[in-house]
Amino acid sequence: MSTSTKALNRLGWWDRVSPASKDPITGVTEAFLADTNPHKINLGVGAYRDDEGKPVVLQCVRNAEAKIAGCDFMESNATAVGSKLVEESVKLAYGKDANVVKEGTLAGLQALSGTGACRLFAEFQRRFHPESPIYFPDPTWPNHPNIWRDAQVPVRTFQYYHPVSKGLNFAALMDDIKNAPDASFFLLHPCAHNPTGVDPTAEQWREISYQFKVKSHFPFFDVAYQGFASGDLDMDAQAIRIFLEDGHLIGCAQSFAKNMGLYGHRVGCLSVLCADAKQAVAVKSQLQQIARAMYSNPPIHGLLLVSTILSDPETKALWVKEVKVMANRIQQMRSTLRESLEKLASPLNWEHITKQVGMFCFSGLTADQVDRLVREFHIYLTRDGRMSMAGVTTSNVSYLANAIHEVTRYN
Ligand code: PLA
Repeated sequence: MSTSTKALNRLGWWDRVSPASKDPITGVTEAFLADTNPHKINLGVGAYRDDEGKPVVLQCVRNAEAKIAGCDFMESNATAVGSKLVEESVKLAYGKDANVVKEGTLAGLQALSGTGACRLFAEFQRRFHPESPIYFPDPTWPNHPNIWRDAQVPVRTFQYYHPVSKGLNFAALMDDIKNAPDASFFLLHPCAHNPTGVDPTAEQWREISYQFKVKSHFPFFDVAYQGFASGDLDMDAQAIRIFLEDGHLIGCAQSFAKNMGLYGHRVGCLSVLCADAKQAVAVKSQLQQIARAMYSNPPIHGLLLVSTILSDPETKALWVKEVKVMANRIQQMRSTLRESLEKLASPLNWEHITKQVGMFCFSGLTADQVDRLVREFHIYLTRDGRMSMAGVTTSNVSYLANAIHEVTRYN
């Protein structure tokens, strides 16, 4: 070994590596788990809990597990199972009777949940449009910029949220769509926007879609909460259907982590609507090549669960009902939390708790107020004030309201 190689070894390969910053969402879970206080509440990660604060395995998932028990597919038949999953997922997003579903113009691939679907698309985008940035709503799920940044795609933002009204800043949003360079990529949350819980109305989606046509922008929908905004899967896909009617080519990342409670199984779907069937074949083959080099195939068990639920009419009907139950419980907790704060004679307006939809309430609490909730009340949430309403229950809601009142009453 030469002297210089020895010197290199002594220096060490990883000496220049410093610790990465903590993820704002998973960091909250870690802190919550480390807290031993019996009153602690986790409003961090957007994972559904029942009214006892327990994680839920849906009955439709249990039924699907029973159906696939002993199946022959534990080896590597992921392609056939994946195709079934894609076939059923795209019906959910684009509509079961949509022409595009029958015409073979959708290039779809099973993906490692919503994150994996986004990552695949980001990689695909860079491969074929290396110069084009992607625009995210401000704010957005904090992992979006990480995903596209790691794929070497330039990231930008467009205005979305209005902090004073705690609603949509529609005029500013439209301005940013108009002012972006023609043919830009935009990531849109079709329902239950994370973190704000603020969605455009159908009429506003129509205007957005129209402006996208004028500007030839590409809409990429991240569908992570279908069913959680309205309790109805079709209603929650209305934005996608509007863009479809208007003749856009569309990209869609779908996740079953929340609406099937399968976070740990990492099941999702990426679909790209193409101009014709030939283009769809080419696009799919590129997506497959990207996935093959990154992780080959996703694990098969979750794919089997989701494709069984979606393709068996009885199990699917049960799922549709269970989605509604989850959405309704969250809605109920929104009302109760708002009423509780109003009963405490809070000096602040809490209307937005019930106006916003989906899993999250963008409370308006400041980072300092969040820090006090953590320190004094053992209530955990991200420092932007986002509360996962799925963590609120009949038994903890008044403790939560009191704590919020305590940290906001003198502001
Ligand atoms: N897109 C959005 C808008 C999300 O909120 C999330 C998850 C994903 C994609 C990724 O979903 P996946 O688990 O299917 O990959 N957001 C969660 C969890 C619920 C997380 O951050 O991992 C959240 O608490 O924001």
